[in-house]
Amino acid sequence: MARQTDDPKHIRLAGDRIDPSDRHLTTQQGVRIDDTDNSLSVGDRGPTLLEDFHTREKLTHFDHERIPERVVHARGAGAYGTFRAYDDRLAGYTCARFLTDPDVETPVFVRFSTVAGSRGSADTVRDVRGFATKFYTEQGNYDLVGNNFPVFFIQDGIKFPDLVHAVKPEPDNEIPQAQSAHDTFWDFVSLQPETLHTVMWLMSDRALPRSYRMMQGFGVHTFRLVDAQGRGTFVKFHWRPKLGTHSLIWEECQKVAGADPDFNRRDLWDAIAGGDYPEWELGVQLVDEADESAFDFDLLDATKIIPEEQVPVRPVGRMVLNRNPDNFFAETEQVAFHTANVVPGIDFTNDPLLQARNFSYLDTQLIRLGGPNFSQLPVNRPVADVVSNQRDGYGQQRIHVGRTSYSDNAIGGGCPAMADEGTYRHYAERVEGHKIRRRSESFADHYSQCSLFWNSMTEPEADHIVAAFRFELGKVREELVRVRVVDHLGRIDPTLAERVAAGLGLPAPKSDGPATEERSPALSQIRGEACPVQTRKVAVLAADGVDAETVRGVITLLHDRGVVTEILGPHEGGLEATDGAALDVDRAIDTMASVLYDAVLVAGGAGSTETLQSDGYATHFVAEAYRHLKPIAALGEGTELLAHAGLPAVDTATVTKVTGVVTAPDSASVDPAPIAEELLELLSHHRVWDRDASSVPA
Ligand code: HDE
Repeated sequence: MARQTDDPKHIRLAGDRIDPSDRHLTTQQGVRIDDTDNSLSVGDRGPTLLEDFHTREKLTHFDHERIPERVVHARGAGAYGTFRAYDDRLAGYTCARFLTDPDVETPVFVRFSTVAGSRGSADTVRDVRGFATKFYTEQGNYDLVGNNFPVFFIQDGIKFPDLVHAVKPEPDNEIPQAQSAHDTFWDFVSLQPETLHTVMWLMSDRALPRSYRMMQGFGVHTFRLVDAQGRGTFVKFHWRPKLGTHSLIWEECQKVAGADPDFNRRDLWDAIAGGDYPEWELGVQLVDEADESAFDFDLLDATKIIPEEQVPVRPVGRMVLNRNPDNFFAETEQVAFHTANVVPGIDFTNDPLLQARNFSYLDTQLIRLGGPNFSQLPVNRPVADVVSNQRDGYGQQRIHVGRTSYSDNAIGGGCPAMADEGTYRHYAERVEGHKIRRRSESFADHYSQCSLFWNSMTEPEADHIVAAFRFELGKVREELVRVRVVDHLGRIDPTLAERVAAGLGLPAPKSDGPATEERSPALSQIRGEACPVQTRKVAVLAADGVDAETVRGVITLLHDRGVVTEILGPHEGGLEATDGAALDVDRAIDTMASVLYDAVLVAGGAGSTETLQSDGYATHFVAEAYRHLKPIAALGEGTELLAHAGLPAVDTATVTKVTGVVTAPDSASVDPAPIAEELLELLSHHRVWDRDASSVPA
């Protein structure tokens, strides 16, 4: 990874930053000001004067400081970083240098987002997440504007306004905020079966990412790579997070939305600020043009995946996010992505969703950023040379010299000249046909891949999907809409339909069996693999009278593996420890909640345990963590807190792997090493999937 000072984007931004340190306050005209608290008035109690340019400038700027939020993806968080290809393995497919030359390090800016909510909505809603990457390549900016699902709700962009109007708050009372659980969304779904595959993903854990850093990304559409000879290859882009793909549980999401509405945004910021730079591997699925019709779905249909078992994902490079923006508005809010920002070697296909996007993104920036010069905003400016004949417009930042702003010209020596190499060449696709308004027959199967997704889930994942359908449809008041959705589920899989129908008190719909028996194991998030534990957050519960030495021993071992711990006590400041050593509290327990952590460690010490037991908040804390299938460890007398919380199947004598509770009740002989090892092992699987916690009331 480049040192930050080597990154060409970082270097170019330097001149745009304003640092107020050791500087004086001025007006926008640079005039120094000695009072910004009192307006200019006639006498002590008289009227304010119109000539008070400072007050007027200050208020006028304030009055104009809002811009329209994005019509979708309004809430987001962004970061800078770099991308580098592993080697030249794509050289035979594309002339895009940033994808083929391992010596080239390309600066990037990534913005993650939710889709439906307003700019101030909570992070942990059930929603698709945007994953948009701007590569500042030497050949110009390339934007890969993807999502964390590999499929989309609709097949043709003309339906996008309908989809978005249906999912957004209802127009009469603007309720509900950032939710799909309402009548109009499900009305739309029930009438548009093409939405169902993405709806399956939306009802799955994929819609509830634990962290932006633990989320896959997908370009969704089939794009085209083009080599120097103009030969095309179909491509699907995939981002794979180094930390694995992990999710929250729906109940947690709802609580986190209150406890920390900035949960995902804060997580990204804190990780980068703390030097834990998130990483993703870029992968591609390549399909030869000759195989365009080799699938039982259409490659141009964005509601379909190419199963990885059919076309493997080839890793091609690595992206690291290593720098937080300096200013949210200037950078994260003003970044403008556009699917048509492509560089030589990458081209489009005739996917009708992509074609519409290529119109929409430029158009939206014109209203959002107030005119045609938004590409000159610091975050949007390419590192490649920009020389064009486009002039004027609101907010023009550049001073174009010379008399000519047209091509061809003789007066300006013909400049800027047309290059004859390194230029963008559109793929010379042969097309012919009649003008028609009709969906291709090859887009007609809306059920098979829903069934493929359902078949590929593990038991807890499938349970979550059923629960999500029940929750969402439970919020739908129109009975007819519920019935229609359940009927569609019957065409996907009879068991899914029966289980959802039972929750809604509806009869199971007629079904001809599952739409397919096939599975794609790559679709499951729970594949039994151990994932890195770095940056996982463990809450350590302790109070005065804590056995500090043992708990510190475990904490040190967790830190050695990059785990983050926070000591939560009844009060902030130092805790009295039995061994005389102090233990500093990071946060008062009642300012935090178990849903903000990945695991819980209860410290030992008789006094500490007694205090924690008398605190309903602490007891609830461990019970809730247990309910949400989180690893729990308790040292010495701390084990009694678990029993006090009424946790089932907690064996206070030994480590019990099945329930994911690690205990060492004998305080005299607690060895931190095995406790830490067990906890780390449990953390590496994210949750204790085989724990039955449904009866725990938290
Ligand atoms: Fe977008 N989308 N979209 N979209 N989209 C926008 O552009 C649109 C679609 C995606 O962090 C808007 O600058 C249409 C698919 C992301 O700034 C807007 C259609 C995918 C972001 C727009 C789609 C996406 C957007 C709103 C159907 C995944 C956030 C503000 C034809 C592959 C980018 C803006 C950021 C944002 C239009 C469908 C992803 C209005 C018309 C499919 C990640 O232009």
